[in-house]
Amino acid sequence: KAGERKAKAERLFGLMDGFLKNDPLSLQTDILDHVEYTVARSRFSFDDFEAYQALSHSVRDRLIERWHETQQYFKRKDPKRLYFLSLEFLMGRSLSNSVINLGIRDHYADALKQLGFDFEVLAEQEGDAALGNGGLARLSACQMDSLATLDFPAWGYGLRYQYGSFRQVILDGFQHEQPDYWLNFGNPWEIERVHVSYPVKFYGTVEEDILNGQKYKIWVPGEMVEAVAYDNPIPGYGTRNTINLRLWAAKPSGQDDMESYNTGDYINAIVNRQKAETISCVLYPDDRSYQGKELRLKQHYFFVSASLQDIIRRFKEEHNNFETLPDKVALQLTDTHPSLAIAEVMRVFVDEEHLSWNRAWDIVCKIFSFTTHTIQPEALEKIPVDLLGSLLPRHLQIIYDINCNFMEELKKKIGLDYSRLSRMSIIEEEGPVKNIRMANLSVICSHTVNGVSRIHLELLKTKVFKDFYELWPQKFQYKTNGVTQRRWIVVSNPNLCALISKWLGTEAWIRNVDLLMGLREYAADADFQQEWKLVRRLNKIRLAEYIEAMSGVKVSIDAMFDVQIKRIHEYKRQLLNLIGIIHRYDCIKNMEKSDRRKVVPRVCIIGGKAAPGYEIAKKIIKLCHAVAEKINNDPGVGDLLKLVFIPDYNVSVAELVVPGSDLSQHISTAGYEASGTGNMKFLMNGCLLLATADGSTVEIIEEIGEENMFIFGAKVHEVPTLRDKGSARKPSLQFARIVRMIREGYFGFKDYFGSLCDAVEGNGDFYLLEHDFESYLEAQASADKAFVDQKRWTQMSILSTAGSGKFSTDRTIAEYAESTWGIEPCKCPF
Ligand code: GPQ
Repeated sequence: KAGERKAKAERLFGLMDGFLKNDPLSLQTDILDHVEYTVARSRFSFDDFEAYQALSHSVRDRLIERWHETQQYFKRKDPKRLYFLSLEFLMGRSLSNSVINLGIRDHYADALKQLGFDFEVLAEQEGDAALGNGGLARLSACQMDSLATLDFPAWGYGLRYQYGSFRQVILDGFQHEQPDYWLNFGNPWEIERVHVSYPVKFYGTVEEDILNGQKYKIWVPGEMVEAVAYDNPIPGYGTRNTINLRLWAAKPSGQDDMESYNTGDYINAIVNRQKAETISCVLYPDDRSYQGKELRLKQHYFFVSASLQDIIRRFKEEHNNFETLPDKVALQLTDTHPSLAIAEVMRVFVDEEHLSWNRAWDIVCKIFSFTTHTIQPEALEKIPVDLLGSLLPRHLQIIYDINCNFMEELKKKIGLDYSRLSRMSIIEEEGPVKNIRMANLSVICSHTVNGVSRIHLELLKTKVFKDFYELWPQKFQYKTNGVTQRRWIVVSNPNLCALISKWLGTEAWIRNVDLLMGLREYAADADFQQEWKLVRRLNKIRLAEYIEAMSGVKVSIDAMFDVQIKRIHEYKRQLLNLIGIIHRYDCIKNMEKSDRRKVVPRVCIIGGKAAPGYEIAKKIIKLCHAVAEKINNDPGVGDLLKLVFIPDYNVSVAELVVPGSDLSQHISTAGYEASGTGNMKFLMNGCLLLATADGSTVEIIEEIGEENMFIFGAKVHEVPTLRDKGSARKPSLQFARIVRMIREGYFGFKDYFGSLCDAVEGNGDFYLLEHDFESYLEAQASADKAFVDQKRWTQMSILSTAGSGKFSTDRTIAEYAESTWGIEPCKCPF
């Protein structure tokens, strides 16, 4: 069997062994050596966590080997490289993903078994790397996996926060935030590069100098910190290519302020020095709201400055003419967060490399591409001019100069249309403080602006960036988001993975996900359906056990598991879900006993974090708990309805929940979810979607057909008119009744929920919960009906997976590579 496995792995991956061998004895020796010399425990006595540590160090060695080969190969070939800049990466756990991508999971599992350990148990020891908040951050992680798998010469750059996304702890139904000091037990997946470090400067003044008769600006900084690199190897699947995610940590600068030491205040001098580390200390927990905080701006510049020094150094090692930079470098801006990079490249070119402004500008316009991840104008990042001027005085000047040139050019094109000029300006003059509009800066300086779904691009063209679209229609593109099937099927749903491969007769779909389409042929096959149902049931059992352990609620496996997990946001409408659940409860209560038999039992599962300062979102979490308390303890309802809140939602929780769900909800008000990627994870796992025609769901409908989903609610183009109508819209009595129950204290906390009720009643109902309520209930009723017919349901489930191929980041990345970045695969030979 071992010989067969080796042959198969070699067919798939080429020669598996490098210098390090992967036969059981070599793996065991490696693990035990790491127990003894890395973890410093006796090889005769170590626990599961220590075994996990040793195991991951053994995997890390293999990653490093391939990482080296890949980097050397890239260096030799010198292809055009992609630099993927993102302030957030939600990597989750690395162990299973790494060994699967390296093609040696089973080898390790066998080796461990002989040592008396179970691979899965050890994998559970790992904590999540949660260096991001939500969809954007997980997208960056999925894209790294696809970049590696498709052999692209890419580098990711990010920040190594010491505290990742906060831990959500629920006390009495209220969310509390606790720090996630995830590095406490070390992180085997990173390699500290003490020798790769760059000084990053802040504050100070701008002065002038003359060189060869030319005037130059010099930035004389007031503070300096050091950025130290931590490299995280990202292995591709079915290839030896292993790319790098380089995260920066802030450390005190080596260049000390001798003055403070000389004055004798040694202790304070050290304490001040240490403050440098706060820059990369903590991830900001709010997605989509920017409060003009100095520390956040410092993080952004710290990240940008270190990454660009690294990128430019690498370029200069091989090239001496910046004109060729656009042939060698593509810089991808993940939302506006890294967009100070634009001003920084200009500064380095003009002030340090002494290029003329025009030459520098020419190059800048050829290297940046920008992807925006939102539609809401209020979510677009703005930086107060005063703040930028004090922290980065030279960058402020440069941004003013860019804007001035742009305004001049624009006037030539559109004349003196002052209102349009002021809308398109990088500087926002209106309002109490002047702001820099980072989105305008990004659009002006990037060669391509991407949306994250087709409908998102439409909204960018007609609303958010209308003026810019009219000026530069060719700049605007879209690449529908995706998720990686390696993480979201192979790692998190191994039984489904095996079943798919068995019926397709190949594992090739793991690299070529379009092959999933082949499952359509068997969607009605009784044997296949039987096996499909069994896999799904096993996943539900696993999820039910988790629910019981987390919330003490025992749930029935036969009930429909109906899930909504994502950040809590008003536009994502968890409240609509809750109002629907209360309505279901109300109906059951008011039913004749004999009718209750007809009710399809449901387990409603909600999970997600609320930004710490987002009051309404926190109230939604509390309401969920208050409603759950009532329903779950009502003996008259029993297994017909349960509601559970899964605390501390993160990547590994999702890996457990997604495969065990029957139905998942993606019910944002149409026009508000730029794309959404949770829907794609559920789709791949054969979970049916109950959704609005928003973001990427519109494209999912096209792929698998509306008849295989439960679609409801106002369409994107209807929303503005409906909102204008306000309280003149037809009221829903059922909706009003439920809101009244909440308001009047049926679930307790009467005063506390008042503002929540105000937010969905009458003219206050900005996100149109009331309007969509009726069609929401209809969609839910259709889901109930479909669930009763298990044959039909299973067929829909299979067709969901079969139609999910388009929503792989492999497709997203291939599109970016071709039409935005202009990069080619560079596959390391073995
Ligand atoms: N998204 Cl602007 C985030 O997760 N955080 C953000 O700060 C912004 C967007 C999401 C967006 O809401 C989803 O619709 C997308 O699917 C996701 O980014 C990835 O593009």
